[in-house]
Amino acid sequence: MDSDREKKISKYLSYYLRHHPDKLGLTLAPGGWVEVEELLAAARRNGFAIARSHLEAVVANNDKQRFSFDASGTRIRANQGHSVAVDLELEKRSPPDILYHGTHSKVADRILATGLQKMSRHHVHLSEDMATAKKVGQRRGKPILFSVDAAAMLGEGFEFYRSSNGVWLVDSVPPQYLRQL
Ligand code: HQG
Repeated sequence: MDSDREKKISKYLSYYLRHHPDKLGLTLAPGGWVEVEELLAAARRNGFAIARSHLEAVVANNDKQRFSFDASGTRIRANQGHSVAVDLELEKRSPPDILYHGTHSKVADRILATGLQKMSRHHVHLSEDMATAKKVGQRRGKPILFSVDAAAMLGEGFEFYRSSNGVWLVDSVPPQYLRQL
Protein backbone atom coordinates (compact mmCIF):
# COMPACT_ATOMS: atom_id res chain seq x y z
CA MET A 1 0.00 0.00 0.00
CA ASP A 2 1.44 3.41 -0.87
CA SER A 3 1.73 6.16 1.72
CA ASP A 4 -1.05 8.26 0.14
CA ARG A 5 -3.51 5.40 0.56
CA GLU A 6 -2.29 4.83 4.12
CA LYS A 7 -2.88 8.50 4.96
CA LYS A 8 -6.29 8.46 3.35
CA ILE A 9 -7.36 5.46 5.42
CA SER A 10 -5.97 7.09 8.59
CA LYS A 11 -7.95 10.27 7.93
CA TYR A 12 -11.08 8.27 7.16
CA LEU A 13 -10.73 6.32 10.41
CA SER A 14 -10.05 9.48 12.43
CA TYR A 15 -13.14 11.16 11.03
CA TYR A 16 -15.51 8.30 11.88
CA LEU A 17 -13.89 6.86 15.01
CA ARG A 18 -13.26 10.22 16.69
CA HIS A 19 -15.92 12.56 15.42
CA HIS A 20 -18.82 11.07 13.42
CA PRO A 21 -19.41 7.35 14.09
CA ASP A 22 -23.14 8.01 13.66
CA LYS A 23 -22.60 8.97 10.01
CA LEU A 24 -21.51 5.34 9.39
CA GLY A 25 -24.28 3.96 11.60
CA LEU A 26 -21.74 3.02 14.29
CA THR A 27 -21.94 3.50 18.04
CA LEU A 28 -18.76 3.66 20.07
CA ALA A 29 -18.73 1.27 23.03
CA PRO A 30 -17.07 2.43 26.29
CA GLY A 31 -13.38 2.77 25.56
CA GLY A 32 -14.21 4.05 22.07
CA TRP A 33 -14.37 0.56 20.58
CA VAL A 34 -16.22 -0.64 17.49
CA GLU A 35 -16.31 -4.11 16.00
CA VAL A 36 -13.80 -4.39 13.15
CA GLU A 37 -16.31 -6.35 11.04
CA GLU A 38 -18.94 -3.65 11.55
CA LEU A 39 -16.51 -0.90 10.66
CA LEU A 40 -15.35 -2.65 7.48
CA ALA A 41 -18.92 -3.41 6.40
CA ALA A 42 -20.05 0.16 7.10
CA ALA A 43 -17.09 1.65 5.23
CA ARG A 44 -17.80 -0.63 2.26
CA ARG A 45 -21.45 0.46 2.22
CA ASN A 46 -20.23 4.05 2.39
CA GLY A 47 -18.19 3.55 -0.79
CA PHE A 48 -14.80 3.33 0.94
CA ALA A 49 -13.88 -0.34 1.06
CA ILE A 50 -10.80 -1.06 3.18
CA ALA A 51 -8.97 -4.38 2.87
CA ARG A 52 -8.39 -5.95 6.26
CA SER A 53 -4.66 -6.18 5.55
CA HIS A 54 -4.62 -2.44 4.85
CA LEU A 55 -6.47 -1.71 8.09
CA GLU A 56 -3.92 -3.80 9.97
CA ALA A 57 -1.06 -1.95 8.28
CA VAL A 58 -2.54 1.44 9.18
CA VAL A 59 -2.96 0.45 12.83
CA ALA A 60 0.59 -0.94 12.98
CA ASN A 61 2.42 1.77 11.02
CA ASN A 62 0.49 4.93 11.79
CA ASP A 63 2.94 7.75 12.46
CA LYS A 64 1.23 8.71 15.71
CA GLN A 65 -0.20 5.32 16.64
CA ARG A 66 -3.66 6.85 16.44
CA PHE A 67 -5.55 3.54 16.49
CA SER A 68 -5.46 0.21 18.30
CA PHE A 69 -7.07 -3.19 18.19
CA ASP A 70 -8.22 -4.74 21.45
CA ALA A 71 -6.44 -7.82 22.80
CA SER A 72 -8.68 -10.16 20.78
CA GLY A 73 -8.20 -8.17 17.58
CA THR A 74 -11.94 -8.02 16.98
CA ARG A 75 -12.43 -4.37 17.99
CA ILE A 76 -10.71 -1.16 16.95
CA ARG A 77 -10.62 2.38 18.34
CA ALA A 78 -8.95 5.75 18.02
CA ASN A 79 -6.64 6.15 21.01
CA GLN A 80 -7.48 9.81 21.59
CA GLY A 81 -8.59 12.99 19.87
CA HIS A 82 -12.36 12.39 20.06
CA SER A 83 -14.97 15.10 19.88
CA VAL A 84 -17.93 12.71 20.13
CA ALA A 85 -19.10 11.93 23.68
CA VAL A 86 -17.52 8.65 24.77
CA ASP A 87 -15.95 7.36 27.96
CA LEU A 88 -12.43 6.43 26.90
CA GLU A 89 -11.85 4.67 30.24
CA LEU A 90 -8.55 6.44 30.64
CA GLU A 91 -6.56 5.85 33.82
CA LYS A 92 -5.31 8.71 35.89
CA ARG A 93 -1.51 8.96 35.76
CA SER A 94 1.18 11.17 37.27
CA PRO A 95 2.74 13.21 34.47
CA PRO A 96 6.38 14.27 34.09
CA ASP A 97 7.04 17.56 35.90
CA ILE A 98 7.03 19.53 32.65
CA LEU A 99 4.85 18.96 29.60
CA TYR A 100 4.67 20.92 26.35
CA HIS A 101 1.95 22.32 24.12
CA GLY A 102 2.58 23.44 20.56
CA THR A 103 0.24 25.82 18.84
CA HIS A 104 0.35 28.66 16.33
CA SER A 105 1.46 32.20 17.00
CA LYS A 106 -1.91 33.83 16.30
CA VAL A 107 -3.48 32.35 19.44
CA ALA A 108 -0.53 32.90 21.81
CA ASP A 109 -1.90 36.03 23.48
CA ARG A 110 -5.31 34.54 23.96
CA ILE A 111 -3.81 31.41 25.53
CA LEU A 112 -1.61 33.45 27.86
CA ALA A 113 -4.70 35.38 28.95
CA THR A 114 -7.23 32.57 29.32
CA GLY A 115 -5.13 29.39 29.48
CA LEU A 116 -5.41 26.28 27.33
CA GLN A 117 -8.95 25.11 26.70
CA LYS A 118 -9.99 21.78 25.25
CA MET A 119 -11.94 23.46 22.42
CA SER A 120 -13.87 20.81 20.47
CA ARG A 121 -12.01 17.78 21.91
CA HIS A 122 -12.39 15.98 25.23
CA HIS A 123 -9.13 17.29 26.64
CA VAL A 124 -6.24 19.65 26.16
CA HIS A 125 -3.47 17.64 24.47
CA LEU A 126 0.07 17.90 25.83
CA SER A 127 3.34 16.31 24.72
CA GLU A 128 6.25 14.89 26.67
CA ASP A 129 8.84 16.45 24.42
CA MET A 130 9.30 19.73 22.61
CA ALA A 131 9.84 18.17 19.19
CA THR A 132 6.40 16.55 19.23
CA ALA A 133 4.77 19.74 20.49
CA LYS A 134 6.44 21.69 17.70
CA LYS A 135 5.04 19.30 15.09
CA VAL A 136 1.55 19.74 16.56
CA GLY A 137 1.93 23.54 16.37
CA GLN A 138 3.18 23.44 12.79
CA ARG A 139 -0.15 22.04 11.58
CA ARG A 140 -1.71 25.48 11.75
CA GLY A 141 1.03 27.94 10.87
CA LYS A 142 4.07 29.40 12.57
CA PRO A 143 4.56 27.20 15.65
CA ILE A 144 5.04 28.46 19.18
CA LEU A 145 5.68 26.39 22.26
CA PHE A 146 4.45 26.56 25.82
CA SER A 147 5.81 24.63 28.76
CA VAL A 148 3.25 23.46 31.29
CA ASP A 149 4.10 23.15 34.99
CA ALA A 150 2.42 19.76 35.34
CA ALA A 151 4.00 19.15 38.76
CA ALA A 152 2.32 22.27 40.18
CA MET A 153 -0.98 21.38 38.54
CA LEU A 154 -0.84 17.87 39.99
CA GLY A 155 -0.24 19.44 43.40
CA GLU A 156 -3.36 21.54 42.94
CA GLY A 157 -5.47 18.47 42.17
CA PHE A 158 -5.65 18.52 38.36
CA GLU A 159 -6.15 15.06 36.90
CA PHE A 160 -3.89 13.88 34.08
CA TYR A 161 -4.41 10.95 31.75
CA ARG A 162 -2.08 9.36 29.23
CA SER A 163 -3.51 7.86 26.06
CA SER A 164 -2.01 4.61 24.86
CA ASN A 165 -0.15 6.50 22.14
CA GLY A 166 1.62 8.73 24.64
CA VAL A 167 -0.44 11.92 24.53
CA TRP A 168 -1.01 13.58 27.93
CA LEU A 169 -4.56 14.79 28.50
CA VAL A 170 -5.97 17.27 30.98
CA ASP A 171 -9.19 19.23 31.25
CA SER A 172 -7.60 22.69 31.03
CA VAL A 173 -4.38 24.55 31.80
CA PRO A 174 -4.89 27.90 33.56
CA PRO A 175 -2.45 30.63 32.50
CA GLN A 176 -0.41 30.61 35.70
CA TYR A 177 0.98 27.16 34.78
CA LEU A 178 2.03 28.22 31.29
CA ARG A 179 5.29 29.70 30.08
CA GLN A 180 5.86 30.69 26.48
CA LEU A 181 9.22 29.37 25.28
C1 HQG B 1 -5.85 26.05 20.67
C2 HQG B 1 -3.36 16.13 16.41
C3 HQG B 1 -7.31 30.07 21.59
C4 HQG B 1 -4.82 24.97 20.80
C5 HQG B 1 -2.15 16.74 17.07
C6 HQG B 1 -4.96 24.29 19.45
C7 HQG B 1 -2.41 16.53 18.54
C8 HQG B 1 -6.72 27.91 22.05
C9 HQG B 1 -6.44 24.43 19.15
C10 HQG B 1 -3.92 16.49 18.63
C11 HQG B 1 -7.01 28.11 23.42
C12 HQG B 1 -7.22 23.17 19.38
C13 HQG B 1 -4.47 17.70 19.32
C14 HQG B 1 -7.48 29.38 23.82
C15 HQG B 1 -6.33 26.09 23.17
N1 HQG B 1 -7.62 30.30 22.87
N2 HQG B 1 -6.86 28.89 21.14
N3 HQG B 1 -7.79 29.66 25.10
N4 HQG B 1 -6.76 26.95 24.08
N5 HQG B 1 -6.28 26.65 21.93
O1 HQG B 1 -6.61 20.12 17.19
O2 HQG B 1 -3.54 20.28 20.66
O3 HQG B 1 -3.20 14.27 13.88
O4 HQG B 1 -8.17 20.31 19.21
O5 HQG B 1 -3.53 25.50 21.01
O6 HQG B 1 -0.95 16.19 16.62
O7 HQG B 1 -3.67 21.26 18.30
O8 HQG B 1 -5.38 14.54 15.05
O9 HQG B 1 -5.74 20.42 19.57
O10 HQG B 1 -4.23 24.94 18.46
O11 HQG B 1 -1.88 15.36 19.06
O12 HQG B 1 -3.89 12.60 15.59
O13 HQG B 1 -6.93 25.43 20.03
O14 HQG B 1 -4.39 16.45 17.29
O15 HQG B 1 -3.24 14.77 16.29
O16 HQG B 1 -6.86 22.27 18.35
O17 HQG B 1 -4.02 18.87 18.66
P1 HQG B 1 -6.91 20.71 18.52
P2 HQG B 1 -4.15 20.29 19.32
P3 HQG B 1 -3.97 14.00 15.14
